[in-house]
Amino acid sequence: MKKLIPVSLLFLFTFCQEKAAPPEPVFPIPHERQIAWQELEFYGFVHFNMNTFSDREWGFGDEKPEQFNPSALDARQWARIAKEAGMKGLIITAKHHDGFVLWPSEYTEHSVKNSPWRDGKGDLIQEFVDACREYGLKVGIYYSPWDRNHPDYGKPEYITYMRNQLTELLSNYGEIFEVWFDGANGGDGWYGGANEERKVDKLTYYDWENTHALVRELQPHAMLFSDAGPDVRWVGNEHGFAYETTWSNLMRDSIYAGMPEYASEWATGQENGTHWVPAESDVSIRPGWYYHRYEDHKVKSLPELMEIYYKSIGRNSSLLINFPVDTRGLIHENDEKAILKMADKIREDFADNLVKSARISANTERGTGYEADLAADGNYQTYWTVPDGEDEAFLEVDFGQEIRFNRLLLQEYTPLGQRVKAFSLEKEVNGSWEKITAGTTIGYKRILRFADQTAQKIRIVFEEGKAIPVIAEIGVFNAPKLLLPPAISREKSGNVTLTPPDEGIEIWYSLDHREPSQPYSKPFMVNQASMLKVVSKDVRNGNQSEVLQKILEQAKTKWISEAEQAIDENPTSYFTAQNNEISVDLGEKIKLTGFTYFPMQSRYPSGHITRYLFEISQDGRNWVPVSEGEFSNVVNSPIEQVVRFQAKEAKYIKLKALQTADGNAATAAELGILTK
Ligand code: FUL
Repeated sequence: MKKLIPVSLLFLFTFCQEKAAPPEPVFPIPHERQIAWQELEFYGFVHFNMNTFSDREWGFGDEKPEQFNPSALDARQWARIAKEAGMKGLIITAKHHDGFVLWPSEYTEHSVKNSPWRDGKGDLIQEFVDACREYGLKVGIYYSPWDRNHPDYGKPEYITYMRNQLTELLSNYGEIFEVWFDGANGGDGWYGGANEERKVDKLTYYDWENTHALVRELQPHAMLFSDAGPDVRWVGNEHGFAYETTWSNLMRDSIYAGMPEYASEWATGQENGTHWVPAESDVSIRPGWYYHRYEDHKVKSLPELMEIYYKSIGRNSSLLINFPVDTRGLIHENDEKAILKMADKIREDFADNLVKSARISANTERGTGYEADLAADGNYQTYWTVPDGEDEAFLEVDFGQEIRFNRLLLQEYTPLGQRVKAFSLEKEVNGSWEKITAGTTIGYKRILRFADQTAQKIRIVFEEGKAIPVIAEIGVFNAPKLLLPPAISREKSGNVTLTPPDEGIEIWYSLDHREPSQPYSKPFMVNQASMLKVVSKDVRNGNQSEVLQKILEQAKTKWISEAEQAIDENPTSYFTAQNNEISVDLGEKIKLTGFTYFPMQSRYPSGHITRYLFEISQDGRNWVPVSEGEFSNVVNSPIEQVVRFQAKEAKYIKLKALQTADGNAATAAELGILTK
């Protein structure tokens, strides 16, 4: 008869099994403040101060405190939105390049204390801090070293001023998680009335060593941000994109903040970097960092925001998304909607980690305490690793049945350093392994997106590294498709192209006012005015997007004009009319019921038409006015302007600018007609 071992003995046996020795770290490794910070992943920026009221991105420094006057400021609204969006903290522009400060600093008059807001008794940093604490958010401070207001900027006295202000900010408001030093530095400015250009030596002027030491002394847990770290570095662009290969290791001593070649040479980090200085991707939810009414319709779309998510957090970087708080002192409704949609989609994409119910194994394990399933236990502190010198290592995941998936998430246990240089994902097909996709670096978090796959077994092969892999977590997800309607574009010839929002999406359309019933496979011609309806359908489950409808006017095929850029159906090109007139030969007589004017869409537009006269002609010589009026809000909201009039036949049309917003020559991105 078989002898049974008593359960208690078995327990003792398991318990006494000794954990094998952990792998040696691969240097550099993160400091404990960096380890705490990397778990935040996602936090927000608030750009709000004088520029909000001067409608600028970079104030000159000659603005007056009286200009700062939000009508309905509510920092709790910012904190609520950040919290609902899944952000872990907020960083506020306490002082931007124009020098105006959001707290009643003892060291300057260029402050909220001399503004009409809260009768000069307000302290916006305090209100911000209170709101963040209430919502459980960490508090960060942006402080611009460059100061275009201060008379002493460029002299040693200014460094004392800057340190005095930092001392106020870092002593009086409790714990700060990040101090953000901007790299933009020196140039022309008001400088107390001097109105001149002041260049500084960015390497030496701020005496960073001692400035950083002051921050460390006052806030030992705060992360110090700049191009060069020392704790967290700029990602090198303002799109919010890290790189396919992103190291947290940086050759830190070769870099200083504001260095011109930083973005191209250093921003990706270096495999042999000497210090641990991970990347932070910063991006604004609108084109500008500061609020401008004319960007109300330019808030990033859900696909754009998700692209940012996958290219930042999914590429070993944290993500800092900016809210340009408006002149009321609130996050605009459009921005709120956009960020909450993004938060929903992130939750949806990562709702169900399919490895949780799978069996995980590995070709090799280091010994007790480093088993394969520790890479799928949802605990970042435990990890799978292999014996020293093991150069072929893989993790295998058996889902028990065929599943569908399109995302792979990997996390290295960074307290032991960043290691992996190349890995691939394979699936088992009829007993052999087929490659699905591959990646280079992992770091704290790496997410790969790929077309839908089905498999029962997959494996992640760690092909190359600085040392053996140490994997804290893996994840496999089946992210639902982004079901947005397709994008519609049309050429001057009338050729229409529809673009799906994602892979695996079919497009259906109609041109007869009925629901979309035609599958779309290639561009098609639409010459006559028609109603186009389009819809996206997910082939996997038949789910469909909303139906988008668009009136397509008669094609511009026969149109002739010297203002070609205004009739090319390309919304990004534009025509500048030196004589403030745009005339077009329509090529045939057409019954017109109105016209459209789509203003120039550049970041810094010029020549927006604010008062117009629209004329028609049969011969191109004798003109008859049909409509005159104003485009009243075109500067703040440069969307398509639509003007209707009583039907008239014409072969020629002319749009005259009676006035432009800035007095410059009139511009137009597109001119159109209405015929229905
Ligand atoms: C840049 C600044 O010049 C922008 O105004 C903005 O503050 C951005 C976050 O950093 O360098």
